[in-house]
Amino acid sequence: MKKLLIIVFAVIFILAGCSAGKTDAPAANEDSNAAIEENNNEITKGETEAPDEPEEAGKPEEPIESEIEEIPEETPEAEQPEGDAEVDSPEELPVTAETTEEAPSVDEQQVIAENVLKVKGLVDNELSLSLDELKGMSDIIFEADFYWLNNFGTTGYTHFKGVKLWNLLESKALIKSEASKISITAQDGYSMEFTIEQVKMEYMDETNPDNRYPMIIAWEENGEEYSTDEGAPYKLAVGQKEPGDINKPQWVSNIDVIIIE
Ligand SMILES: Nc1nc2c(c(=O)[nH]1)N[C@H]1C(S)=C(S)[C@@H](COP(=O)(O)O)O[C@H]1N2
Ligand SMILES: [Mo]
Repeated sequence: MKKLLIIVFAVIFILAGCSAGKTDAPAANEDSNAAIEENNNEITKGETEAPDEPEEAGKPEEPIESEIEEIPEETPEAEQPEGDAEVDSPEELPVTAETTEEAPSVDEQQVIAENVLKVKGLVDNELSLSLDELKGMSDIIFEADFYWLNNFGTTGYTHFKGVKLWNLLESKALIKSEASKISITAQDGYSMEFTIEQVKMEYMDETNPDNRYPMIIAWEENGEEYSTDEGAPYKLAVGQKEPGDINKPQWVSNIDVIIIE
């Protein structure tokens, strides 16, 4: 054993002496340094990987590529609903986390702002109503099939559910006695004007002569509530003043504001 060690040391000594004399010695040293660094890297990776292995083992079918890179950053972000397997660099994860935390709150604010129905102008009580508040006005809800006729002569029926507009103005907005007309304006700028008499009156349906219909602000059409993705979920529904009345152009969709003058 001792002999072997002596021989080994002797060989190392000789080799070291030889290479010191050669011109390519620095290159050889760089190579071995590189080899050592590689080894160190593997050790570091191994150490990082090891403590996370148990956590990873509990997860079903995680992509292999996420094994090393993702886990060290995922642990402090454990509250995040879903680790993003597409994220390659651990440095990107905190950015992703901040973005997903903040984005919904901005979206939420926008959705809330879009869904408010405003009533302004000559009223004692200006309104800014959420969809839920409107739905809660059970005393003024009206629901029926409204007959429609449009400019091209096509006809049909649409079932609407909503609140009676005159009752909304009279008992909720407390419309002033001097008010003479209203304008109903949509988010796209489309607008219709009506006199107060036109808002108060009852409308007809030329195919069902006995029926009478109030003007309503509907949030539900043919049994389905409007999707808030498509704008404010309110539509004006109006029947016919007399047979042949082209009423469909008056059906203002995505109502933003009702102004009383
Ligand atoms: N916000 C808004 N509402 C609107 C319009 C519009 O351009 N913007 N067009 C009106 C016209 S002219 C008609 S005929 C009907 C068409 O309704 P439809 O898209 O359900 O067929 O919507 C009415 N309401
Ligand atoms: Mo139209």
